[in-house]
Amino acid sequence: MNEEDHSEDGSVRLQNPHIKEMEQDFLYHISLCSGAQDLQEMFSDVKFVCMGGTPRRMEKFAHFVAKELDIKLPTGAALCDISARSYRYSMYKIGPVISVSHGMGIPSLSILLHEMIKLMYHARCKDPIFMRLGTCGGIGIPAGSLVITEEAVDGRMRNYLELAILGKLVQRPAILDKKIATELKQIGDREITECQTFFGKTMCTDDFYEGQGRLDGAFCDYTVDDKMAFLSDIHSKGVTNMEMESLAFAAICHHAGIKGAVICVTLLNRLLGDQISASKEIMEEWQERPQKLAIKFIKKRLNM
Ligand code: R2B
Ligand code: URA
Repeated sequence: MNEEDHSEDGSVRLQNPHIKEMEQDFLYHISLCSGAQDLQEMFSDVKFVCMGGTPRRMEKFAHFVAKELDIKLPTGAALCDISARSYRYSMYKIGPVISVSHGMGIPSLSILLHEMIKLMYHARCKDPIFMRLGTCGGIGIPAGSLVITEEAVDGRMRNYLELAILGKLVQRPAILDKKIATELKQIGDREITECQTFFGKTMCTDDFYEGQGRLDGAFCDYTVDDKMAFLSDIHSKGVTNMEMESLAFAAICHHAGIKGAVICVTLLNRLLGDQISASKEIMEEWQERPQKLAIKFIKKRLNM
C-alpha cells in the first residue's frame, strides 16, 4: 500500500510529506528511531495512548493497566521505561495501551504529541485513541471531582490554539471527540461512585499563577475582587476547570485526525482558594480517579 493512502484502513495519516523522504526518523525526545528499531513490530497493536503530567503517575498507570487487562509479564521480565534514555519523558507499553508522561504546559505536551503521532504513523497503528489523564483546578465544583472536557478554551475563552509558525499566527481548532466524551461521562456517572463526574469547558492557560488568576504567585497586580469577577464570569460561561495542556492536546489531535479525550481530577475549588493543600494521601487517591475512568473505558472498548 502507498504510504499516503494508508489512512484508509484506519492508520494514522502522514501529514508531513518530508517524513517519507527521510531515511530514518529520530524521535529524539522519546528515544526511539524508525531506522534503528522496527517500530511496526514494537507498536502496531497500540489502540490507546494515555498521557499525564508526571513520570511517576504514568508508571503507576502502566501497572494498573497490566493488572486490569490481566497482562502477565514472563517470569523475570519487568515493565520498563521505553524512553528512559531521553531523560525527558517516560513511556510504558502494556499490550494495546501506551502510558506516557507529557510534562507541564503546552510546549512540553506539543513536543511529545508530535513524536507520538509520528510513532503511530511509523508503527501503522489503526485508529488509536489519545487520552490525557490529568489534574486541574475546579471552578465551582468540589475538590476530587472528575471533569470530562467538552471543549478546551484559552485564557481568553477562544476555542483554538494560536501558534506562531514562520513568523505568522496560525489558528487550529481545539476539537475533542464528542462520542468518546459522552461515553466517558456515562461511565463516570454509572460506575465511579466516590465522586461526581462533570462535563464542561476547560480553560487552558500558559501559567499556573497569574494565568489562572491566583493570588498566591510571586506577583499579583490585581485585587481579590478582580480575581473573583473573572472566575465567576468564566464559570457562568460553562468553564468547569482550569489546567495547562487541553487546548494544544485537542488542537493537535484534531489536526492529526486522531480522536482525543481529556479527563481531569480537580485538586481544589478555585472559588474557595488558590493553594493546593490536600494531604499527599488524599491527592494520590484523587489522581487515581481519571485513571480508573480511563481503564473502564478501555475495557469496554476491548469488550472485556
Ligand atoms: C495541571 O497541573 C499542572 C500544574 O500544576 C499542569 O500540568 C496542569 O495542566
Ligand atoms: N493544575 C492546574 O493547572 N491548576 C490547578 O489549579 C491545579 C492543577
